[in-house]
Amino acid sequence: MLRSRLTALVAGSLLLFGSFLGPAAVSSAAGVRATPPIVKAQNPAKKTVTLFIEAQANGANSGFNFNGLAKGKGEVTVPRGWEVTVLFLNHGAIPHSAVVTKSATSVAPAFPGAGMKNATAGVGKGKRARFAFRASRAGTYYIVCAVPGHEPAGMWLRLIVSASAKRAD
Ligand SMILES: [Cu+2]
Repeated sequence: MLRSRLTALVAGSLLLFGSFLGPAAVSSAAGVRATPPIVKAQNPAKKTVTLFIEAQANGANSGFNFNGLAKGKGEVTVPRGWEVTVLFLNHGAIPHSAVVTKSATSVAPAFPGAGMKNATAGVGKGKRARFAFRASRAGTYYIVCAVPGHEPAGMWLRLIVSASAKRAD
């Protein structure tokens, strides 16, 4: 009993020590970083918004997340009629993608242009993508990863297109 406690203490100390060894040790030990905001920029006068979607931004939901959020826990609102530009970056070791859909069980774009090309295949680690669409109809939509299995694993957020909002949020 005492021996296992001592072992745990020693292991804990080694982990603490390990975290001071450098960036590589930190990222391999934790694999977690702060959730970045999704709304990157907006211009209400021009009715434009830029979203920054970061796939597998940290270890939340086993990495099946956008900006650290999954299973609809993240929500973005954009005013109806705005031009939405989505910048995408995959931090994960496996391919990911992003598509705006009408449901959390679909991978079909809800608006013309509302998804990455080859979204089912996704893009690999460190790869970026970009797409743009006009949020022409109000309603509840979903930002999903279209790589098979990822959406069922919870890799989706909500996108609200609002008839009353004056700003993206
Ligand atoms: Cu994915």
